[in-house]
Amino acid sequence: MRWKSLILAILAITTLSASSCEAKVRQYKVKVVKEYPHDEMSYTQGLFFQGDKMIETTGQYGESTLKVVDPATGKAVKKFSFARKYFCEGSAEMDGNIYILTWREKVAFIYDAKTLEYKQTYSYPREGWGLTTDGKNLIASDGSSRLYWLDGQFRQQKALQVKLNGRPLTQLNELEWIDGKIWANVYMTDMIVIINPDNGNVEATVDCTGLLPRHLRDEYTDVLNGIAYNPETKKIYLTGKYWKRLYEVELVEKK
Ligand SMILES: [Ca+2]
Repeated sequence: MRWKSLILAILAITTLSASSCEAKVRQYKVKVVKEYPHDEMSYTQGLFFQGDKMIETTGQYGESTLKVVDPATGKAVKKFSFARKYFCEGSAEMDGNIYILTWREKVAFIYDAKTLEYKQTYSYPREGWGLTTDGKNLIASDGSSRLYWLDGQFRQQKALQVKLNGRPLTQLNELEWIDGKIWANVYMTDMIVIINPDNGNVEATVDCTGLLPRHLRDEYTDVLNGIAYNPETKKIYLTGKYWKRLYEVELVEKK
């Protein structure tokens, strides 16, 4: 009987330590590897790589654009402006298409990824915030704690609630699929979270405080928003809304 109690106690301790290990969220900060110019007129909403160029979508009524950007210069090689009634949001490329969300217009657009020609408009049931892809589906945020997996016609395949230390984490914004995880900007903060796409748990936080130094900020400078990963070089780039710089960064464990 005593042995049974002892075994049960050992099992309980083992289970407890295993679950506390799972709950441990790693904490990183960023180290700037290189900096590049970024168009300070860009209210960045979507950012991802297409070969050696970046695709950027920008928001605001009257300022919404789809751009092909040379990351070395920050200049647009191609640029399309949207009608004043559209506030563009996140964007992602999948199956030869570029998908673009709008904030509150309840529509989403599809453009040809090669020619950048307009293809189609779909109705969209919720606010559009961030967008990325795992290669099979689009993954969208809407400012809540939820992420939505959508097929190429915006039909919902799956939804997950994102949790940090067991609590729902809202204001998820720009997204990027990096090595099997979802990176998300948390709106109005300097924090990026790294999310497990299978269970929605935040596995790591990335503190980007001070990334854009004070001398590069002015009255128009807005929040951190924009994560792009180049799968060929395995480099990660960050920027923000109306930021004058784009940064190539590396993660450093916080002490
Ligand atoms: Ca992105």
